[in-house]
Amino acid sequence: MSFEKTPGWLDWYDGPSRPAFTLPEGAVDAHCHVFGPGAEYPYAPERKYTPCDASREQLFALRDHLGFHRNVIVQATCHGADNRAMADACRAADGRARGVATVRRDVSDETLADLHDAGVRGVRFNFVKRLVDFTPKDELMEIAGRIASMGWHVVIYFEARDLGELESFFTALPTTVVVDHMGRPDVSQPLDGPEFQGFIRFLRENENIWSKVSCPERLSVAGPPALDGERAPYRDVAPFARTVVETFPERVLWGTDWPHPNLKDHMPDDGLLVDFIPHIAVDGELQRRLLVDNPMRLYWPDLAGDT
Ligand code: 0GY
Repeated sequence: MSFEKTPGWLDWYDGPSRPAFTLPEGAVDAHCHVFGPGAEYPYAPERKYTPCDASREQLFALRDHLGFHRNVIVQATCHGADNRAMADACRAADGRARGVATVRRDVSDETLADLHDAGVRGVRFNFVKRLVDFTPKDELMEIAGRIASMGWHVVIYFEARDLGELESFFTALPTTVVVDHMGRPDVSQPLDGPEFQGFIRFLRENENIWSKVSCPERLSVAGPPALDGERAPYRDVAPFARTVVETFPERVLWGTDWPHPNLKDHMPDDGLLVDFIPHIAVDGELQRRLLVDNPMRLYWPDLAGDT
């Protein structure tokens, strides 16, 4: 089967620079995807976009190039609830990848057990309307109850303006809950303004809620250019991410978001994205927690402590 990319689609950047920042040993890229390849793993009929292919081999090559040791591969919405591309990628990684799946209410216990075997440890509930059709909350809560008993967690993706309406559902979830991309703050608003402070309060009041401090390229208004010849990209996002890292150092994760779906204006150099890390986790201790200790505790608890 062959697929036509969505018009205007930006392909991932082939030839990323080597980061100046050296990742700590055992670092985990805790948010990335695979797309297809569509000829082998067809994109879902209900998808809202058709991407370029981004295979597991290409993901593993990027992992090695950047200096990561492990990946957490999150099911992309273009594959709907067909988790084969993601699960096969986890299986092919020799224990160095975990997965986050999308499942529907009718998923069988046997399928969940197979996904667990492949390395899946979470499900993603997506509330971003441009990416998915609406799923009733009672269906999501039922799924959460089932996966909680397997020791999995829930990843949530939503836009900052929707947090108020969704918060009571999120706080009722019976698992660890991981927020994608800091709940997508509007970084043109002040750091101490009501929107971002509402997000900080949400984390402070709920100790089971974690945040990915990822996707500066998606959140930035200023964009990527390294100023003054420095490799210090996405400066307008850094204070937001740094605040989350320093306030909740034991509940943050970081990921590249490769292959960066749905970017409209530029495709990031993943090497430069890695160089964003020391601007948000400013010392070795914070970097180790963000990149090693926290993801290992959540995804490889058996190995945590001896990476
Ligand atoms: C991300 C962000 C996006 C897309 C998806 O699964 C997806 O399609 O997650 C987006 O378009 O904001 O985390 O990759």
